[in-house]
Amino acid sequence: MHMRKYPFSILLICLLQVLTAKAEDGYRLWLRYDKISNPTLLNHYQKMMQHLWVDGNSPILQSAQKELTMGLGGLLGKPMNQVNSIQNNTVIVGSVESSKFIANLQLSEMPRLGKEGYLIVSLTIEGKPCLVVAAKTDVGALYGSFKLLQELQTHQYFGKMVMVNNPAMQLRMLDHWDNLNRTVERGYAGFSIFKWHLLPGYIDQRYIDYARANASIGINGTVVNNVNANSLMLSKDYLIKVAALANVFRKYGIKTYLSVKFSSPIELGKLKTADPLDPAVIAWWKQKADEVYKYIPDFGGFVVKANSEGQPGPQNYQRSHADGANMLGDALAPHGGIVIWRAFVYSNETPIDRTKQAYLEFKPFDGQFKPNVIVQVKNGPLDFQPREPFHPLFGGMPKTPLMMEFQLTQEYLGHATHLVYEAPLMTEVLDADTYANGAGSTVAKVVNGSLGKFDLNGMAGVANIGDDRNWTGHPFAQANWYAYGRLAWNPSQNTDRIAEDWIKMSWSTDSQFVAKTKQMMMDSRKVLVQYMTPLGLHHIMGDGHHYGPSPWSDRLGRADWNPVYYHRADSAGIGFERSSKGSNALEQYAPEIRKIYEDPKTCPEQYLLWFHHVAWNFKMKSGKTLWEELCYNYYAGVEAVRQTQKIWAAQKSLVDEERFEQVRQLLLVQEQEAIWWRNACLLYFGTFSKMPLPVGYEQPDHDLKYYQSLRFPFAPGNGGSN
Ligand code: BDP
Repeated sequence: MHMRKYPFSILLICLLQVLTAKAEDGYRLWLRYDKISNPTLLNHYQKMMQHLWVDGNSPILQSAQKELTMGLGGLLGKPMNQVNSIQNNTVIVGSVESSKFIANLQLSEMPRLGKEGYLIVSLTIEGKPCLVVAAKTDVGALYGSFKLLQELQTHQYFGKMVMVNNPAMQLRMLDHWDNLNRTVERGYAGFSIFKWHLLPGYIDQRYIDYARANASIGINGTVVNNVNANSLMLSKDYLIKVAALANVFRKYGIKTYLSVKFSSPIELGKLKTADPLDPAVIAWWKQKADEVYKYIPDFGGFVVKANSEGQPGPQNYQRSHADGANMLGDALAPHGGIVIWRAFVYSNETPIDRTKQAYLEFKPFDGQFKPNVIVQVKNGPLDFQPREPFHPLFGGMPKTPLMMEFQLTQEYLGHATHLVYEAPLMTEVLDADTYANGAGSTVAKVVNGSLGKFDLNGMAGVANIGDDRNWTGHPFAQANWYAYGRLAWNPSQNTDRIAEDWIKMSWSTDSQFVAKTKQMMMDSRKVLVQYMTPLGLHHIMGDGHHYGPSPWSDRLGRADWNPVYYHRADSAGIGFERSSKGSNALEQYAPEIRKIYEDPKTCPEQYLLWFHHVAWNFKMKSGKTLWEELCYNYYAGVEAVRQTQKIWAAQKSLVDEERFEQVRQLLLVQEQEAIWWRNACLLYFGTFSKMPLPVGYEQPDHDLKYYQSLRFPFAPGNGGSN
């Protein structure tokens, strides 16, 4: 009976539609390429881009061709007509390196392009209007292709176009803290995407999509294993696996790097020592480098964490960081490889102030590193806290190329549960003035090499991705991967604009949705700081797993692993005195900074308790006492999360159900965890201030003992054995 009402063919079509409807599970990231919804714009682009001609056949140009075919086809709602000569309304893509046609155009903007830059220009050639994506190299043409797609995805209307774009930095790296057993140190989005046991035979589609996503934002290097490295990574078996990955990444302009363990000559080479000045050790590394390049001819280089948190290093043999880094530099130099030597070190003896350690250890070696060594410095002097002042090594080592290291994975920022857009954290540091060479010597100018005139320069981001279907756990955490790439390409880009592009590409171009979502994102990091570590507090999280608040912790082996070491709350006040009255960490900064930060009255309040031990009744700029201001911040942070929930709830009809629901639920957890941070911290600090919560504030629903009794033995991200 029903069959008569609904013919079989219609039922079949409906069924097929249900089966083929693309679930918005987040897998496609910001490369969704759905048909442009605005009819005028669609029509305009359809006319302008009727044919596609990618002139050249290199693997990288093939990637560009595939991406444009898929991307333009999807966005314009019709398959692209592939041609190999000029027609009316053709998108022409190519490079001087591999296209005679492009070279012969003698484009006047070409001299302004660097190696990886690109040009997008509307031209009329032989009387035929066309859009040319040109570059000196194939990889430039690939970047230009992604940029063209971005213009369409974000609904930019352009008639005539001339765009010249060059990356500001040479190394734009994504660093994985992935172990060989596929756990991810500080990873909150599942297991590692790298399936070592199936390599080299099985190439997961995810590797290709990973490379596409990276190339689309200009990332040109990946470190595939944890800085707490396993020496097995340098064994022949694993090098063959790494080579298989490198073969995929190369097609997208991405070089592969490895974290190496300094004691590998002992563990793999069966030598008695890893002393960097020992001839056998030198020979072992040289031979190892030769072997690596045999498998991966364009290998990027080694990343090294040495003499830090139990990792071996040159200091085990009374040698310096420079001795260790230079020895590896010499091994890689004949092949054009580099050494990225991390400055995240702190000595084995508990220091007066851990934030001073890296500077004290590295500054004496300024100018003593080989030309193919770059020192990688975390954004702040402690350890990826929700807010830190910039690391004093930036500006402090003028004769050494320094790289920035940001942490995209949210180890200290609510794991993958809290909605935090990290771009404002990044630009806060990049825009900070080091005064190293007078006013305007920003951190960005240190890391892009312009201040020290270094060709070797760049940024690294510790990846926040895993094998969760949507890559990053929280749907909004994708924005941190995206924004990081955009900022590594151009650190002076507006974070608001980056958020807007990401929202349009990843969610929707609806103007109300974009505006409201952007508002949620732009405030989110400030809000997190308010309910976790306001006014310069730091390192008061749970032991080991770093989940949740634990300001009372005082039992770890080293004093400087314990929260009490950092907040120093007592009956007189709270905060770490780092002025000349205390550890004098401030002396590591330029006089212009010292002058302002030395006095708690002029020190920016966001760093007040980072640099000063301040009395509970200290008068803040708002007129409140310190205690009141602390309470105010913790409460305001929780309220802001509730506000975010409301904004999100109002977006329901503008967004797909699957991701709407994910974010809605995560915001509920975030609210609970923000309340937990607020209550635990204020109850605990109140035992020192002896002051009550200001009237009118909602009261904690548990006492301090309850919060102190909470245990999370299986909180994620702790890694396990590698
Ligand atoms: C710390 C992490 C630790 C990393 C270390 C590093 O807790 O897991 O190994 O940074 O950067 O923040 O080496």
